[in-house]
Amino acid sequence: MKILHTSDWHLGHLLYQQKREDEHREFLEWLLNLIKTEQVDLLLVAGDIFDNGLPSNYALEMYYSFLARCGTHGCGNIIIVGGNHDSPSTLQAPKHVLKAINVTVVGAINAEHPENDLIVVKDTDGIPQVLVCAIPYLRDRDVYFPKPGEQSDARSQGIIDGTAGWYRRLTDLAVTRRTELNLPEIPIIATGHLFAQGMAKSGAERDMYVGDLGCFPIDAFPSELAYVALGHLHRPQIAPKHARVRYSGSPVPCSFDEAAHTKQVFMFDSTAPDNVRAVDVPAFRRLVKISGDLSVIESELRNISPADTTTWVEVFYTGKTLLPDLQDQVNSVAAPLPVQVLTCRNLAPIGPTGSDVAPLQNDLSPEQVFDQRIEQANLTDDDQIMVREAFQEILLQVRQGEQS
Ligand SMILES: [Mn+2]
Repeated sequence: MKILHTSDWHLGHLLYQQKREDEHREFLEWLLNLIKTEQVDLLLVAGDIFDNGLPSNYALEMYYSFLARCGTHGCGNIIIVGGNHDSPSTLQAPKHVLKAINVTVVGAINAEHPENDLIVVKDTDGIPQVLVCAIPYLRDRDVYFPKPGEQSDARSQGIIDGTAGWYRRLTDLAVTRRTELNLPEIPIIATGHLFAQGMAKSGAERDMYVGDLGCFPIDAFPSELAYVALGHLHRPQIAPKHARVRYSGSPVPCSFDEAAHTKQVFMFDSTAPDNVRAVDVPAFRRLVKISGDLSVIESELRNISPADTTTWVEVFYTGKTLLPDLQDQVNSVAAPLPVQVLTCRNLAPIGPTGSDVAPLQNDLSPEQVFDQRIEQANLTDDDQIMVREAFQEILLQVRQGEQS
């Protein structure tokens, strides 16, 4: 059985207020084509399907159309788990309808019923080929009950142990199931959406820690797991010394920094899960970052060759002289070129107070401003989720109001 691992689609994402709809549609089209030509039987999506908990209608439409078309492209099994950007209830609302077309959705866990999240994936003849422990992003409250007056170190360790414990529970269930099925040779695979130790961030991921310590130790994944399909980090990467633990990364870059590395999805056969093939995802739009004084900015802008889609540019002015009309100057250079400057930040020194001013307006999305505000407030994990969801709701109303 051919398996494909991807994650972090972030459908509905905005880059400096620009919709990514075209890039996401092209990616999903490319993925469908890959699924068809490679005869993929099982698709694993390891969280952050949507960029936020209340995805816009076009993002939902793209998602459902893709799922509906997967089956007609030969992929009979899809497993989707929630990430930290997804709202478990949004993901799970259509879960029974999706089950009818062999799409399994796990937005959040139910600690009482781990068996719900163990999926026996069968081939077209009805023979089990692989067992999947479908584990989504685990919120602290899912795996840990705080004790009154305890130190933060103990709490963090408790959360890490709780996370490891959930992987252990699901893996034990899978091992038992495999014995019952009398199929000892079929692999057990797990998904996850967390920050694992020793891995590299690329900047656009919202900070997310397992407790306060930050990272989940890779050797805490049970040894019976033949492959661990992770999401959250946007750079494709393999865990050091543990090639079975991998991040596929985001297929469409969520920031200009992310555009610097190649985007990938991973593929392997259930009979050889240690033989993984990385497939490069094409860049559906060129993102260029330019940093320098005005002459550097001008020449680099002019050097950008035309492409099928307008190249988006992020400009950082680092010249010595203060240019109050920087934006206008850059825009007039860019106007006849096949580029669109999404942001132009002036990093020139502006006197004794320096230039270290937080970017505003077009540089930050409302979500980013709100995230920064939340970081300053000393909120519990549960309160953060509640406040974020309330904010998303208000934001959606405002945006819908703007559209109508
Ligand atoms: Mn993500």
